[in-house]
Amino acid sequence: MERCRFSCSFTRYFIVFLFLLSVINGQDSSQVAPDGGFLKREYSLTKPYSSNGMTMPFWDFRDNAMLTNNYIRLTSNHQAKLGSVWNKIPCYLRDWEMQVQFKVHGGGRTLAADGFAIWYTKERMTPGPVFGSRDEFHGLGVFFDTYKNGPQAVTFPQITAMIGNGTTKYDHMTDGKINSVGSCLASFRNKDYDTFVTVRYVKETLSVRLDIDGLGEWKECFIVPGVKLPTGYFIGVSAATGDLADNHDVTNIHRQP
Ligand SMILES: [Ca+2]
Repeated sequence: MERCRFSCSFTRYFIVFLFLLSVINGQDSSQVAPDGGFLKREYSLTKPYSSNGMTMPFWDFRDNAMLTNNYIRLTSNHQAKLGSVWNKIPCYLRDWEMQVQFKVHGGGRTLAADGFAIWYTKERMTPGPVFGSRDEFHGLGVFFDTYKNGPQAVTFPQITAMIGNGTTKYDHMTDGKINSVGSCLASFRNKDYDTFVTVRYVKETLSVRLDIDGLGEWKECFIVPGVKLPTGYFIGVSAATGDLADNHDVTNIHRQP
């Protein structure tokens, strides 16, 4: 009798265990982190973006951003728009590389605005004045600036990176020059093909490389050592237009250790 009570209750617990296991397995498996680490795809944004046109497993989007079958349009070619797409999962990898495929295009041959930004920040999903996202951020912003606000004698677009400490402001009047840790000029607007940029952070060295000629050849924008970035931040891409405008489209984001 004693033995039966034990075996019966054991059987009951085992059945409950199996039931709970089936409930866990019944969840959307794409949202469950694998044993032993993260999948690269959790940080990647690839087609098809969404099964229902409204939500994505690992990404959120907001404001004027919209999903299409072939790209995510952060802003359309209209005045005073902003939009962003943000990964949902904080990244605890110490070294990483992020490749973003994008297209910036519009009716203005040389006049357009404002540009877009690639983020690795503590904050996410907060709209604001820095290429559609908040100012005074913690972390990294890489800005693809299509409108020259400052007086420098160069031809835009310009790419600039900044490390924010939560209080430093992005300075639009100098196009981010005051707090820039690296920059280059890159003519990425109105190309017939998509453009690629790689943001790499390995052993505290930040580098940005571009393939804007569609030849599969990477050209260095800048490389800067001694950059301190914590783990546990989020990746995102945001864009904004002002009095002038552009379509800011993101096609793919690949991220890997
Ligand atoms: Ca600017």
